Amino acid sequence: MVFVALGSNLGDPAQILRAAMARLQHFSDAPIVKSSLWQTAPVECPPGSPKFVNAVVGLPPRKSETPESLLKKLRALETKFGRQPKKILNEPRPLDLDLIAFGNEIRNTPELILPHPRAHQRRFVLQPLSEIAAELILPGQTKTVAQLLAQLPPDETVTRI
Ligand code: PH2
Ligand code: MG
Ligand code: MG
Repeated sequence: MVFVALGSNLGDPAQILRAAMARLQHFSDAPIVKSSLWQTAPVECPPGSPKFVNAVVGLPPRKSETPESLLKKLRALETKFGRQPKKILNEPRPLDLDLIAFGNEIRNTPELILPHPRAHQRRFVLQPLSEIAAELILPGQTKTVAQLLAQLPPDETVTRI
């Protein structure tokens, strides 16, 4: 299974995420699995950044799909939803699509790190991921998603919407 994290904090984030999930279905021949939408406080973003809406989908990849081929499609989808080239680190964006894991694939290139290097410590990823894959152990981790979530320090606030 492939897991993609969605985030938005510009425009109408909930509507953008619902529309983006519908587009992600086109990247699979089997039904994708969707988490709820979560409103989350910005983490490591410029001061005054709007709140995010975050979600995660589980997507059964096509046989010919690779992490690299899927990443290209995710980048194109971000652009389609109005994402501009980055000027400031973690500036507000209408759509961010992060490849969290692609089965057990490992990557360490300038373009792609798999699994996502910070996913296991971010509540805005782990909370929605736990709704659809609580027992998943991400490559390189020893704990399940549910266990990682339970041991996070009580910092980032997330609310289901
Ligand atoms: N994404 C980031 C940085 N900070 N904070 C929240 N709450 N949600 C995000 O999706 C997010 C973030 C980098 O992409
Ligand atoms: Mg991101
Ligand atoms: Mg990203």
